[in-house]
Amino acid sequence: MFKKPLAVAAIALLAGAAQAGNPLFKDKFTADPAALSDNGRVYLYVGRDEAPVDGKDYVMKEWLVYSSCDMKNWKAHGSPLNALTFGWAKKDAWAADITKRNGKYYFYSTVEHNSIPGKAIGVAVSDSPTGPFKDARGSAIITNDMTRETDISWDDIDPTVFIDDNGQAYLYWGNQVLKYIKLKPNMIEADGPIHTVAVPHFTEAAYLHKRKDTYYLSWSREFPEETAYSTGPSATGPWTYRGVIMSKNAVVKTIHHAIIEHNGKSYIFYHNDKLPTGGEYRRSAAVEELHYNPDGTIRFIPQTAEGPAANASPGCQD
Ligand code: FUB
Repeated sequence: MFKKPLAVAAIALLAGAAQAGNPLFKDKFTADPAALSDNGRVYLYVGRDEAPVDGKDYVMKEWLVYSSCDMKNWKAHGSPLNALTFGWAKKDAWAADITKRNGKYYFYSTVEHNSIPGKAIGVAVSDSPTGPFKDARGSAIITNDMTRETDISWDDIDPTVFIDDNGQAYLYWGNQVLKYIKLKPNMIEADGPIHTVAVPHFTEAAYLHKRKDTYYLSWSREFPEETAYSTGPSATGPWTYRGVIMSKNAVVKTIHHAIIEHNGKSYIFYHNDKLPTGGEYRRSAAVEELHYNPDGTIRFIPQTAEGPAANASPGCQD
């Protein structure tokens, strides 16, 4: 009587599959989600939290990638890159973002620079969304000495990349102060100066996306963090503050999110502290459906244990 379910579970385990609800992955701590909808499949990139239960700081060496055909069943693809993929970095696989251009996948990621004190942003490239990725430039695109607005060494973190309809790409990033550059079409060089952007109570984890004619700039505000957003008529604003869309977590003070469209629905990925022994340095990626009101504003998003309903892509199979 129990043979069939056990066999199915064994096959799922062997295939590296994980069945969601939230948190999405129960066997590892996973933080700072970045996501991409590509050819009917959602790819989810997370930093792996490896701090011990009594850890007092982040231990993050590598990123992991998962994919799903239906937003419910997730397949593990292992680690497509780690902090040392960047030869000029020494540690800390912090938050990242991903985009696709001309058939290549560009992964913008935060790491600790080995010779310029502080965090830096690198860009890695691959022909496949599951990697392997290699350093696309051999140097950081952003280093801590390029920005002078704050004295902290971690103000150049949390990149988010966005390609506008006219092909112009933007890289936003920052902690305490939000900054952006335009990217050249090669996606690995700045095209012009660094700009700063004022949004209310900005902490970190900016995210830029567009729906219909409206641009949405969202970020983690305050500390402990809640997710807030503004809207604007262009990828550089001017920005109108619209409010909080997700409340802060119970224990972990960060909440880093990413927003995508997939199969006609919108989703927000974020992290929380809801795995047993979870907390500040042991976080877990989760996902909810995101709904827009008729006027384009975003409805408040409660965190749930169930996550979104299945949304299977025709023709996508694990
Ligand atoms: O994971 C390390 C840092 O914590 C990220 O860069 C921030 O967004 C916060 O989640």
